[in-house]
Amino acid sequence: MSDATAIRAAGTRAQEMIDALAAISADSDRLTRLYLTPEHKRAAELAGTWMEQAGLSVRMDAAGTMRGSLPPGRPGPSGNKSLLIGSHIDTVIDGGRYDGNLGVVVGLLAIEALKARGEALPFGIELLAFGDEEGVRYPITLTSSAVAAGVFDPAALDQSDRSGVTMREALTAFGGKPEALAGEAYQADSVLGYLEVHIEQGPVLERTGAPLGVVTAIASQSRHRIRIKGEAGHAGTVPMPMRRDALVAASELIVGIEAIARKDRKNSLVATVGEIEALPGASNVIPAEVRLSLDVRAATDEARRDAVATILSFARKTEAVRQVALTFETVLEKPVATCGPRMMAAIQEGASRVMGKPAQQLLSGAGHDGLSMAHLAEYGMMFVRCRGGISHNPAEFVTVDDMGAAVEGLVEAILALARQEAAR
Ligand code: HGY
Ligand code: MN
Ligand code: MN
Repeated sequence: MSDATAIRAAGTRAQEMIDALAAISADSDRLTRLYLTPEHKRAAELAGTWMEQAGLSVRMDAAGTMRGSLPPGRPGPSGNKSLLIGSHIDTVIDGGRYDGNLGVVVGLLAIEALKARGEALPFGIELLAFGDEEGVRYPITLTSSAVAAGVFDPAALDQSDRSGVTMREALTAFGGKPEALAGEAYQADSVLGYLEVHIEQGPVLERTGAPLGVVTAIASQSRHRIRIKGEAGHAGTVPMPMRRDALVAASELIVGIEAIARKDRKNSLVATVGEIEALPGASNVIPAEVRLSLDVRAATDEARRDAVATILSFARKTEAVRQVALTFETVLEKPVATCGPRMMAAIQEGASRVMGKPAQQLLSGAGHDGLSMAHLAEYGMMFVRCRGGISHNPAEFVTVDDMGAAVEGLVEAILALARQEAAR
């Protein structure tokens, strides 16, 4: 079991950094920090300052990711490969302060702790503060890690946000370089692997009394856009049987989607309609059009695809009964991303050493930058217990000691990798 004093000290420092980042928001009364906004830049620059103070050489890449580099402390069998450590500093709207940000803070404090202990690692470390994991401003998600992993689709640059600003325009105004994104990808043969520390955003660790856990895989996920067209009409004059009310059709569909997901017993299937817009949006006009988002996740790609197919056939029935016109567009699909054995073993060893008991393994229902980084190299994730499993909510909370345990757990995971390297 690790030294409680060191854990408390690391956790206290982490809390200060988390709070400093949380003060950087688009809104005065809640935490909202979207990709390529002035808040993103200020938070990235703060992270960059901390990285410099920790002795890393720092630069912002063309996608707005702040990168801190630590060279190897001694030669190693893997030549001069680097271990990538990171997470995201963007948030959802009215989000929690630990989602993403904790992974950057813990990564930084682990590097500081290793340096303070005089550990000379046989590989370099790259600390990455990604600017767009949530995909709240633009339809696609994981933009900045996709650039780092070399899997970014430049067509995304032409996507517009709600105010009609394209990603290309926003990136240029931010100081990024749309034309230089392809050159920002790491080369697979220069990367040892990717590690991320992240809050669990679920109730399992709290229920089992464990501060840390080991991720096995990230669930399969897809995002869809649904449009339902009915017919506008006077709210006071059109008899009920003659209406083609798009919002009533959408409501029936939403309840049906929930019922389909609730039927699942073994695939961790979840389906969420998080966004809805009714047009023209006047109280005395029968809604002519409704636009919905749909987010579907499951433990396997097959279960998710089956669920989407079931939802779509239900949507077609609703379309016919309600005499509306429905379009169903798939915006993104991310297959299950399984954690790599070497990275998992290192996380397993690190977390178990700190807790003094074997760390449990669990699936991540939430998406993470590991979905991108898995295309580049093995990835591993360490989960940190969060109160009630609450996330994407200002009530998100992690204790100081659990944050300190995460720092120690990452330190031990990195040392486990160094031992693995020495044994090769
Ligand atoms: O949506 C997700 O799973 C992640 O929080 N972006
Ligand atoms: Mn996250
Ligand atoms: Mn999130």
